[in-house]
Amino acid sequence: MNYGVTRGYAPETRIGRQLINVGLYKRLILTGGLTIGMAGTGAIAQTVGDADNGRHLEALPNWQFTTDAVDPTDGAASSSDAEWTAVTLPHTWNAQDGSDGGDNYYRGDGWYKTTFDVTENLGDRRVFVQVGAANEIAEVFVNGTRVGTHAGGYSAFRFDLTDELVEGSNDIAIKVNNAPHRLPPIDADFTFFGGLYRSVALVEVAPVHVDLTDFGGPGVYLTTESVTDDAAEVAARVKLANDGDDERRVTLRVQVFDDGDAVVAEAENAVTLATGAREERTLELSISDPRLWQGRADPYLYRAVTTLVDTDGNVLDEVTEPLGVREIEIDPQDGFLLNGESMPLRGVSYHQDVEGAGFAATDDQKRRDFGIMDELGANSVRLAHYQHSRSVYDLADEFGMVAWAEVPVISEVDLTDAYAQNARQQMQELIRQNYNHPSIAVWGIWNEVSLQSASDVSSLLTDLNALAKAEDPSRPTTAAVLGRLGPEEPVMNITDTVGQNLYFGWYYGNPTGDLGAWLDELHAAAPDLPIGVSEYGAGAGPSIQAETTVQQDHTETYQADYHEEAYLQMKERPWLWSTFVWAMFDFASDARDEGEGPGINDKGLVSRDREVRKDAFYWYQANWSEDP
Ligand code: GCB
Repeated sequence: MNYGVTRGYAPETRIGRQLINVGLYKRLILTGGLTIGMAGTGAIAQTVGDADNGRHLEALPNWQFTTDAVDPTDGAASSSDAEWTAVTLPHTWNAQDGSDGGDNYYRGDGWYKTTFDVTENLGDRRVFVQVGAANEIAEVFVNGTRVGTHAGGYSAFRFDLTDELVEGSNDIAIKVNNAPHRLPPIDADFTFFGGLYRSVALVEVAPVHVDLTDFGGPGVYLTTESVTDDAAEVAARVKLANDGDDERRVTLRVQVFDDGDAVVAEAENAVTLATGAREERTLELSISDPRLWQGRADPYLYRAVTTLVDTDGNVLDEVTEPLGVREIEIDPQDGFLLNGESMPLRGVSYHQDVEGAGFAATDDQKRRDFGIMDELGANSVRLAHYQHSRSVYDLADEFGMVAWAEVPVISEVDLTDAYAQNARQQMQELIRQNYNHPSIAVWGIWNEVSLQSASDVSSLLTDLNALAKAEDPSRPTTAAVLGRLGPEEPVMNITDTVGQNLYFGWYYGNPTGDLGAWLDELHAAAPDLPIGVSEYGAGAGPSIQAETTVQQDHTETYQADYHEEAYLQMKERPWLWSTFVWAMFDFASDARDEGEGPGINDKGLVSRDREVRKDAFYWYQANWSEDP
């Protein structure tokens, strides 16, 4: 294809057929309507939050949305009869109708469309669309042609659009459907907000680049192999792609920067890539006198910058990833250890839901939420029940919160090949997209999978666990197992560690004593199994205050008493590798109708609008925070 160059780059800056400027590795040549300024080099400064890998991305603006029927082959459906409304991303179509209770919110198709211009000859560069998340099934069309389908409402994905692009205006249309409920199933206890609820961006790369097709991952995977006081040895595995039509020779370089921008380690390698090549190279780096990532005490981050440089010294691609040097151990007797020191995990669980926006929470709102967890004194977060945005794992790194990251394999799994295949894909997306976050301590394989057809379920979960171990041998796996299952159950013996969701004093049992007694029984029967509490909690309407000891009354008083009782029992058992309050914030669960109103799970320590810190919040703050 030979597009006219419509923007004036000085000819002397061209390198062969590539229009990449010296000292400027990547020119954005795409504009999204009129709102993105493209003057000079400033235009490339814009980055977007979700899975941006440090690359310069152009967020696509000017979206329109409809739930009407649309013919996707009709360009971006611009001439169809559908009624379109202007929307901004992140967006969900049921933030408003999603919390009126009764499980009745809209589940079906939603269409998004926008246009962008190709203003310059692409040469042999590639252009990808990167979608932060689309719940749950997405089909992407460019100029009326389908370029890809993605199943999985919580992970990021990319499609290569290059072959469909034309000079001038291009249409992109994305159909999103939140009806199927494969992963997670419909009985999961939260509202499935449909839509493009994270960012959508274009990313353009030179023909030789760090691979963008690796399950949405950054293509650079950093593993700390050993740590002593003197040095940390880090392996950087880099996936390379050559989509050019001839062999290319490049220098692959990885540099580690400290927080003062000094280079503290670097390594490089000359690589020759045949046309069409997909190759992996590993560089070894050594950081002297490493400063460790120490959780809340000192969440110190290096950053690893991977560059590909051509024989003339031009940077062709650059990927920046966080690097935290730390060692994690989980022991059945000593619990959780960070860098060799015992660190009992005081955890909370986080859904990506906010009032008024559902899943379409902004990065600022997520930062505010981490600020509230910090204020509470939590040192750990279970990122339930699915893949969160990159910005959330970045916040966990930055705030020093040890994280449990998981996939939406929940309750009733369906024992079809399609389910198993999608569960595997989602596991690979979770791990590759988030491999480099030092905060992530464990990969969660499932939550409360019920024991229907027990042996088939076990073989599915065993397979997923093996996949996670193969993807990342450096981290232990875990699972949130249904509460009160004995150690003889097969599902208690699949992952490296387990947690149980235990609701003594809420759904069953007694708030005093039962929890500790159960934990002791489990520990005595399985002394070699690291056991944690993946959930415990009680509901409370944010303004229901009454002296009561009655379970399920949804008073703040009962909730605070429950937490005091439960937490003190767990605290006396330091062999527990984790404890996670369910949940940090009230969240939308449309099928519920209890406590203060319909559509809300009110087990949060803070109300859904973040306005009310409940009594239990203050109890934890007094017990957890360094500055109560
Ligand atoms: C659980 C589930 C979680 C629910 C919670 C509850 O065990 O894992 O998704 O929201 O219980 O509130 O019942």
